[in-house]
Amino acid sequence: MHAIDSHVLSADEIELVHDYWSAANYLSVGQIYLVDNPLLRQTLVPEHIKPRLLGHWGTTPGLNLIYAHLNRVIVTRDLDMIFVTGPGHGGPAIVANSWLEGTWSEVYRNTGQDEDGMRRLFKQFSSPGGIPSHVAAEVPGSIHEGGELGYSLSHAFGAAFDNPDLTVACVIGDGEAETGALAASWHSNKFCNPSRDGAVLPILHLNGYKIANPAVLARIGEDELTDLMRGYGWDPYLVAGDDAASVHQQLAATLDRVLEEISGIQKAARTGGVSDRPRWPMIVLRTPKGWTGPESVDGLPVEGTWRSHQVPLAGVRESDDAGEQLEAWMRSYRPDDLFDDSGAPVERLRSFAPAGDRRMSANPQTNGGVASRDLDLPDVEAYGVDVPAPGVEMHEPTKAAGAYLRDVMRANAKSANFRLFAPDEMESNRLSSVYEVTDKTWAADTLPTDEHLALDGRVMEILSEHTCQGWLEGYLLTGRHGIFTSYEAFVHIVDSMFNQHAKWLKVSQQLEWRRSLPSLNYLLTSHVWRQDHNGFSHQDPGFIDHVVNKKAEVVRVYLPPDTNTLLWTVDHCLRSRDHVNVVVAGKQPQPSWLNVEEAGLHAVRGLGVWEWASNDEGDPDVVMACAGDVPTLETIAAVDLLRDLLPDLRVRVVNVVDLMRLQSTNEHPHGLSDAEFDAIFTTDRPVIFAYHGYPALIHRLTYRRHNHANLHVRGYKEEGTTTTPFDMVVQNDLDRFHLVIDVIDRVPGLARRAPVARQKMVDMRTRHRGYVVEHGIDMPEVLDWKWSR
Ligand SMILES: Cc1ncc(C[n+]2csc(CCOP(=O)(O)OP(=O)(O)O)c2C)c(N)n1
Ligand SMILES: [Mg+2]
Repeated sequence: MHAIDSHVLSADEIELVHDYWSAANYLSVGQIYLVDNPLLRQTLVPEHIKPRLLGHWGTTPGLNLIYAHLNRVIVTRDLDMIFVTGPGHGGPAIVANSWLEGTWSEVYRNTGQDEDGMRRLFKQFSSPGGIPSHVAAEVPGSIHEGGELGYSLSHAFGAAFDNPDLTVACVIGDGEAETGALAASWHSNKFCNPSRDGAVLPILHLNGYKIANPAVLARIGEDELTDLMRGYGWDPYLVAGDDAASVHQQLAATLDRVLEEISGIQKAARTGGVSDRPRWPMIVLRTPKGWTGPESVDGLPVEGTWRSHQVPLAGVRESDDAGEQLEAWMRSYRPDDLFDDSGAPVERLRSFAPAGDRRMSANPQTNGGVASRDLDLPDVEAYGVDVPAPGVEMHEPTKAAGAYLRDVMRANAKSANFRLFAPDEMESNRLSSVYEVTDKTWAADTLPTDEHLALDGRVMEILSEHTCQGWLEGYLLTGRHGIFTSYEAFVHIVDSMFNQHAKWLKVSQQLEWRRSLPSLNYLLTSHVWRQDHNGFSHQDPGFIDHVVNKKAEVVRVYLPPDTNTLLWTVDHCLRSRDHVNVVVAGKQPQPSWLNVEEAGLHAVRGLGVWEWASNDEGDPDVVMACAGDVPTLETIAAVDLLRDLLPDLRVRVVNVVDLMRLQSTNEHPHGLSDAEFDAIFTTDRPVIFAYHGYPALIHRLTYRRHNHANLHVRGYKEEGTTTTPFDMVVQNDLDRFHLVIDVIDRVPGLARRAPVARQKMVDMRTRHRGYVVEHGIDMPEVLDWKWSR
């Protein structure tokens, strides 16, 4: 590992950066401990101390140290830089820096840069009615809360893509670096284009410990760590020590060097064109956890150990000794030299910080991006497939969506604000038309046999769902647009990342100063019902269940039944802001029910009666509802059977695209009013609902509806294997024959009148089983069935 020991700072400069660091440390400790007496102008007494001591000290001095040194280089080099805090539990550090820079007081006007403001700043931290302990959405300059560890580096790269002038400093905790998500994201350097993208500077913070354990990377020896980082393609620089003056000198010199390296890589790429993949620099910062805090407490070492992780001194209100130790600790930063009479940072500290938009806490990239623009979207109608009559023509929905996305890509190429993200599945999800206009980003080696790989591609494929999601989130949080396409079953890998992003959106919607963000869009295809090559492991529609746990203001779930409806749905999602949109759609050839105009109306309605399939004349005996492409096919085929077998039965067909329409208006902004719901689903007729996913969700969404007792849902019930498409629905009782049986069993009096029809359906299911086992394909009457009314 390189170690730079040149002396770039004068003694005065060391003192200045040290004082800035001390001021941030002082403000951090104050947030953890104090409700009053913020400048220690009186002797500390128990009433000045918080009744509950909450927060994380251990990581904080390291974050403050890095932040102070970055401020220096931002000013000397006029850098456009943002800060991503991997150990986001170090909230006090970033809040302190935002206050020092004046941004906090600009955003929260009652918290000025004065003594009273400082008191408020301290009191609100980790307190009811105040702010959270982490670098949450409330913190200006943050795009990364860092509550759930592992996503800092992928977020940092997402922010840097298509931002050629931006440098993202990304602090990675040595504990965080043990997570799978973070481990995969080191590879982001194989997807970064030095001409077109900004730079990411990873700073691995080797403070040695997590909450209660040593960190692996701090205990493998420098050689092994160097090999690891070089193996990931990085060029590591070491800054290490516990002597402040020496660390300041090393860190300053190292930052100067790595930023020189970065601008050298970029200049070379931007003038001469890129040749070899660059080895980007990174920093390994080895300093004590809880540095400058209490060395020991009650005879046990604290500074430089895991014991400094949270609140190193407990019982400060109760014990005089602890109270004195806290006061001595805080006074060790010399607050009287750092803050003036009014309580503001002294002039030399204020002028040390960057100004205006250059402040990392005020960089517009971190608040919806610089002039985030809407996408230029082509006219959906031009991509619609021809549907002369319902159910006659077959189309591949995602293929049509691919053509549309190709032209979205083309139309926005100049603004460079749209990318597609996938874990190696663009091709298999039939979205490959986009390769007519762009390639897959790839900075690693290529072979003549490769296809569509290029350094300037706009499709991001890496087999790490975590990295795809993290990149996309970083891209969205800085105001750009994208879609993540994944197999339905495996998108569960990012359940937790989705959680965190949805929480972020919920909070940022409530902060009037946070700008809106383009939505996070999932296109889930290769879904549960059509895993022809695969099997049980690939069959899981539960992501939807997971998503609807989140705030109604944030989540949307769409199940377009056919190709034209999918096109409108994708168009809608790309226009939307501040949401998470989940779209589930098939890629296999399947019947198209609606022409492009009808599909547009259906998509806007989100749910509707399909008159062409119904014969209820306003008074149904049964409502056949469906959501999802395969359930829609089975429902329409069941209706066809019913109309042959029981011509007097009045059937109403309802198709649901927007699942949230099922909820009440007071639970979801898309919810149908009770009056509308009753009009469509009736208050007293059986509703047979064929649903794409786990049936319980439909009950959950409708349990307050008047007709809920009559609602009977079929869906996926964890039956499946590698088998035919129709066998999948039979195994889960979602097939047309079973739906007919359900109708006969549920419509009052019908069972008695229709025993022969019911028996026929049972026999068809028996025949089906024998047939698929013998022939390996579905029966001709299923395969060749078409709606022909
Ligand atoms: C994914 C995840 N698992 C567990 C935790 C609980 N947790 C919070 S902090 C922490 C230790 C982090 O250690 P490190 O990344 O080294 O940070 P630092 O030492 O700088 O505090 C853990 C395990 C978490 N926040 N996220
Ligand atoms: Mg650590």
